[in-house]
Amino acid sequence: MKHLSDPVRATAKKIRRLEIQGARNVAIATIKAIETLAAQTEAPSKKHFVRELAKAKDTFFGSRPTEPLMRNALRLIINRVEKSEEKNVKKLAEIVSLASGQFLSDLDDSSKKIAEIGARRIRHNSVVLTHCHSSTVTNLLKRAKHEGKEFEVICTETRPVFQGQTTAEEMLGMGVKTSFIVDSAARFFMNNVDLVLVGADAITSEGNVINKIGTSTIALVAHEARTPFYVVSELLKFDPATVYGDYEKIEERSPGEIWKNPPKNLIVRNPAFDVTRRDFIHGIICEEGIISPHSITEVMHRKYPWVFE
Ligand code: RUB
Repeated sequence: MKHLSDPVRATAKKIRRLEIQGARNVAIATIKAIETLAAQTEAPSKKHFVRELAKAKDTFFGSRPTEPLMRNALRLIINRVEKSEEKNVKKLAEIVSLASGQFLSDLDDSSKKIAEIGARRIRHNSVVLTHCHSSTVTNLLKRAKHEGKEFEVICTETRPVFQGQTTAEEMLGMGVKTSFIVDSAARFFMNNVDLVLVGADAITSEGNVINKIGTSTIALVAHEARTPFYVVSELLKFDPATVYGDYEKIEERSPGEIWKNPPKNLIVRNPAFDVTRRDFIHGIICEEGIISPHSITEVMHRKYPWVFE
């Protein structure tokens, strides 16, 4: 039995250590791990199988608490099993595989649509600033580059774990002129920036966006400089629990990421994300187009009613 949970434990460990990072990559990795778990299951009955899936779900939810895309995906897949009339575990595992495949393919379609729509906002010879590493943002920029647009990207280093390095390497690999700055230099360069593009980990019912720590400062700076600030995100990063009054939990990570051996009695705080208020967001570039953050709940009801179930 021990080996059965290995894909789950191994994936959760990589997520906790940020070896797998970014909301989309985290969701994809957990879906694949659940699929492997289902394919390898030796559960003797539906009841045991559902319990196994629930345990895996809890492990993943605990691995990064601020990831509604992962939560929405796993809930959908596991619900399909729970609601099924099927009792045969092998057949139930096939349901997991089918639901996972469908979710991953829909996610891929969304990403392509977002890139297509967002690339139109990249003007020839423009300067784009981005923060952290968002695969949704880099896909959009890749698309713009493939369309033959020339532009420059400024990447913030993104303390404390430097995900900006991943973005910078990707941009250079695409042949894009790339600059790398410390997070606190955002204001220094903002007057030369045409467009800020950031990803999202979570979107609340009020249209506020949770993304890598420092995002809200960049939004304030962009606002002050009158530079358009866009969030590039799949709609399924919406957290339905926020409709019913819950706050999105902000993960606080180990102080060691900031200062390995700090002086005794020093309090080192390390929140992974912050909240950018909708008032500072020009639009959310999503699979439904460029929408106002104010309309998020209505758009979700229309496009993904199942998240509210
Ligand atoms: C990553 C981050 C990304 C979002 C969106 O933080 O804040 O902007 O997750 O990424 P971390 P994507 O490195 O702590 O995971 O667009 O790839 O879903």
